[in-house]
Amino acid sequence: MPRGASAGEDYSVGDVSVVMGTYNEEEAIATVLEDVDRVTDGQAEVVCVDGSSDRTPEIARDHGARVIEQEPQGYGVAVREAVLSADRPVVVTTDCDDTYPMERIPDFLDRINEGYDVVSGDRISRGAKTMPWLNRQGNRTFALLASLLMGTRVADTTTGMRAYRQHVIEDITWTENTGLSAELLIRPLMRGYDVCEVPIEYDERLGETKLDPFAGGAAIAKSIVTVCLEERAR
Ligand SMILES: Nc1nc2c(ncn2[C@@H]2O[C@H](COP(=O)(O)OP(=O)(O)OP(=O)(O)O)[C@@H](O)[C@H]2O)c(=O)[nH]1
Ligand SMILES: [Mg+2]
Repeated sequence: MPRGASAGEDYSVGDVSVVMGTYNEEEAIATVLEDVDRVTDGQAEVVCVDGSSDRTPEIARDHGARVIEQEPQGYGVAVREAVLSADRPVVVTTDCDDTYPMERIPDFLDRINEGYDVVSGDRISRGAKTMPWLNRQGNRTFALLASLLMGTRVADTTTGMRAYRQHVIEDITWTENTGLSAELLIRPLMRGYDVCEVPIEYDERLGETKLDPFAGGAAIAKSIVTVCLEERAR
């Protein structure tokens, strides 16, 4: 049981906002949004912060999502806007590439209802066999680096699928771009929020990646070091 667990909280799928950055994801977006709709009975709010030049935003609107247009400026700029735009008390993030298991949203919600502030989908513990080898090694290394700097072992710092209590998003100032996913885990953990990881499956991506593994990897490593040192100095 998490330390801060408050009795009587019972959020349902209608209390969830599912948010994502979308950048030329027309191959995947219909599948992702249909999965969200099916799993939440059409009751979740869906927010897409979109920088696409393809049909992604039209498809999103046709599926009932709220689309916020934004010039493409990178993953974290989009996802920060997305999490801050959510209107519901539980905020679930995902990528819009059909890699993350939307059918696990109810499990994430259960952990929030148990009292956790952040529930993080851990792709690594189940092997992430569909992840390209270089990405898998990189993600393992990022998790090890963050664990050493935080003094707490985490398995996956760079996952895109998490659930957050909305007040956690609002309590903290977010500064990172490519490294935002790591920041969204590290700052709450180091401030004593109740955080848990749940192992998830991870699928092959539909459509083209938006991440350059070398420049992106260097940016993530820099974010992890910066954020951990800032949190230690607080
Ligand atoms: N609006 C917006 N969305 C973005 C931008 N960059 C990435 N995204 C979205 O953010 C999510 C994560 O990007 P991905 O390309 O999946 O990055 P990744 O998961 O590290 O790489 P893969 O392993 O290839 O999936 C996707 O839904 C992208 O469409 C951007 O500059 N603007
Ligand atoms: Mg992805």
